[in-house]
Formats: sequence, C-alpha cells, structure tokens
Amino acid sequence: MLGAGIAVGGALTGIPLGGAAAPTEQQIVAAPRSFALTGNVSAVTAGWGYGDAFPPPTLRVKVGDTLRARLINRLPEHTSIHWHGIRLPNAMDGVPYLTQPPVEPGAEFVYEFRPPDAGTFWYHPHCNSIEQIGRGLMGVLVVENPDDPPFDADIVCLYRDWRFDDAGQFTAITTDEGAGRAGTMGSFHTVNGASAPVIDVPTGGLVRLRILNLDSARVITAALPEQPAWIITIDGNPIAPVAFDQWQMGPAMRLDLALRAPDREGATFTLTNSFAAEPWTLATFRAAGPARSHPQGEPPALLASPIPRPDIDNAETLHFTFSASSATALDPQDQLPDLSALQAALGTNEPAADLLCRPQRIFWAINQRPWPGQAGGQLPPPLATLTRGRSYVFELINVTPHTHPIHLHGHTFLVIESNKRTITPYHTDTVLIHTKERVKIAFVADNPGDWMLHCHIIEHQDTGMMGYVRVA
Ligand SMILES: [Cu+2]
Repeated sequence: MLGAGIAVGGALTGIPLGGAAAPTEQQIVAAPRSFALTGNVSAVTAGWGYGDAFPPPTLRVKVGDTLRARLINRLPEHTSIHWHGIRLPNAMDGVPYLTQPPVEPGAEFVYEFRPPDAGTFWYHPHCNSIEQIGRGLMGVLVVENPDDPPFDADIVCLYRDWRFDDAGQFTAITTDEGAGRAGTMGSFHTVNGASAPVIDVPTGGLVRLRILNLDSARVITAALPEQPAWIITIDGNPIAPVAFDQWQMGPAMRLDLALRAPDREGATFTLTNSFAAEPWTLATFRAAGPARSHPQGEPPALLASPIPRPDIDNAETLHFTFSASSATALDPQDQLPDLSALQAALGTNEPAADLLCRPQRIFWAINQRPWPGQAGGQLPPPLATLTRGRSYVFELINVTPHTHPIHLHGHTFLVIESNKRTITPYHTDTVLIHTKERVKIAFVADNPGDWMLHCHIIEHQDTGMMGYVRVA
C-alpha cells in the first residue's frame, strides 16, 4: 500500500539538507490485483497495480525534499520504476540493464532522489511495458512548491483506456496491426479508474486541474468546451498563464489548468476529448459546497522551474530520424526478421538461434537502428555521446505516417522550432512529432549517464523506436 505523501525534508548521506529528518519511506508494491473500476465494467480480474485500487494514491512530495520509495516486486516477472519527467541521478532512472539491474520477482529496490522541479509527473515500469503498463502499473507523482499561490482544490485527472471486454477480462493488449501503426487502442475510457466520472469542485473556488494522458497509445485533445481556464504548466513545467482553448496530448503528456469553478452550486462543466470526430466526455465537474469568491480573470502565475538555459547559438545539432524499421523488415512469408541485421543493430554476437527463440516484433527504428524490448540485456551502442555541460539541439524527424510522442529521460528540454507549426518555446520532457514534421529541441546536457530517447506509444517503443544518448 502507498502511504501518505512525504511531508518532511530528508538528509541523504553526503547531501546536507539543514538538519531535516530522514525521509519517510514509501512502499510501492507491484503485484497482481483485482481492480474495481466503475462504469460498464465492474472489476478487472487480472490487473497489475501499485495499490489495491486503481489508480494508487497520488504520491506528493515538496520540491527539494527527498523521495525515498521501496519497490517490492510481487509480480511473476522482473520490473522497475521510471520516474517520468524527473531530472534525477541516472542510477534512479529505473531502466533495467541500462541504469540498474532488473528487480526480480520477490526482490526489492530503493529509489531515492530529490526532485528539483515542482509539477505533475508520473511513474511506471520500464520493462515488458506493453503488458505491465497495459495491466495497470502506473501512478501519479505531484511535486509541490510551497511558495506557489494557493488553490482551493487540486484535482488529478488520470486518463487512460483499457483493453478488455464487458466482463472485465483483458483482450489482447497488443496486436501487430496496432504496434505497426498508430497503436492498439483500448475501448474502455477512464479518468481515475472510472468511466466519465462526476468530480466535485468547490463552488466559485480556484481549481488546479492536473490532466495526465497515461494511455499507452491514444493521442487526445483535451478541451473544456463550457468553461474558461488557463494553462499554467505544460508537462509539469510552469508557464505564464495562457488562455486555454484545447491542447493535444500524446501518451505520457500532462497539462495543468487553473479555473474558477461555477458560482452556482450544482452547475457542471465537462472535460472532453475533442480529437475524435465526435468528442466524448472524459469527466464532468460539478460545483459543490458553500460558495467562495475569487477575482475574475487571469490566475496568479506559478514559480518557474530552475532549468538550465541552453546556449542555442553555440549548440551542436544532432539529427534523430524516427522511421519504420527497414534493416529488419518482416518477411511476409515466414514472419522472421533478417537476423544478421538484428544482430548488427543490437551490437550483439548472440547466436541467431537464441534471437529466434524470442517473439520477433520489430517495426520501428531511430536513425535506422531498432532496439526492441525483446533485446533484454543486449545493449546497443548509444545513439550519440554528449559532452557534459554543453548545449545541444536535437532535430527530431518523423518520416512515418503516424504521430509519435518522443520522450527524453533525465533532462527537461526546450521545444524551439517546427517545420509545420509556429512554436512558442516551452519546456517539456515529451514532445509530439506529427507525420513529416521536424521539431527542434534544445537543452543543456548537464546530467551524466545513459538516458533513454524513445517513443511513448508503448508498442512503438517496445518494437524498436527506442535508443539512448550518453552524457559523459
Ligand atoms: Cu511512436
């Protein structure tokens, strides 16, 4: 079970924190669970989760405090926890083989780090991700800044779909048709584990809405058609408030909105996905309780995160092309890839017969190199080696017919330019790259280690669209 949010500062060995008490340890137990979801499905019988219910309680920590979390693995296979969007030491990044050994069944691993930035983040496994995330292993991590202006309510809206039938039994979580295209979509849409829930907000109150798209495949366009609101953070990073219209969110992306709830008790407004031809309601909000009053207009701004500013004029530019896998294209006759190309791509001398024993699904590549999840401990060389402290511009080039949310670990980057859209530069850890789009991002490579660069459509990641860069 997850405990209450951490409220005390910590003192790590070698990191003096001014005499604060040791951090409270959170226990995060990854285990098979039966979830009760609400809607037209009453129970998921073969879920995997971090808590008895879905979603687990939101982890809350104050910026600069130490988060200490003990992962206890009660799954039948190895696992890990990646803390999405957090700039943390490489050994805490939770990528099996690359940053830590896999946490085997029955084993434990303690994650300990101090989040440097306030915002809305999340955590999830980074192994057999299609299955582990698909079955429910995920949770929300909120890093609070006590100096931020207060809100009357702080509401997390975790959106995700599920792949199961009316009886709550999982259907195939992945298909070749989905993995090789835009992803295998779920049909049961939930917010906080409920189908189109009604969520109470304080009447007339100032509300912070933290929207997370934690689906493994679906890109949504979040909108509040009946309700004025302001964007106050993008993917966890505060911005000066901007009037909200709608916002496209790929898997792993977050958006914090500030709004003033209706003045009349019982009045409602909806959060919709307007990406679809026919928008659907994700959640309904209802004003409840005694009326509060707040000035109309723009909400107060949040404090900016201390993200180093890249020197774009003197940055080195590197190019990363996201494509279908050509080196290991499937042969329609026997469904087996070119093993010599696979060996070369993985940088392995592993006998072809051993590679053959694994399910062969390779559809995608970065810079023509696929690195599928099935590679296990066979690490390819890094896509690039960066000099610690230098500024870099990455040009991310999408030559596929699909949209890809591209995620870089360990760094928060600035999105600076697109060949298809006007970009007002903003910070993020995950950027959507549309078909035939070239997007430039910039950052200071200030965090040493091996950092994943991958698509967050989990089936794309797991069938080749991942790699890593080394900061040395
Ligand atoms: Cu993708």
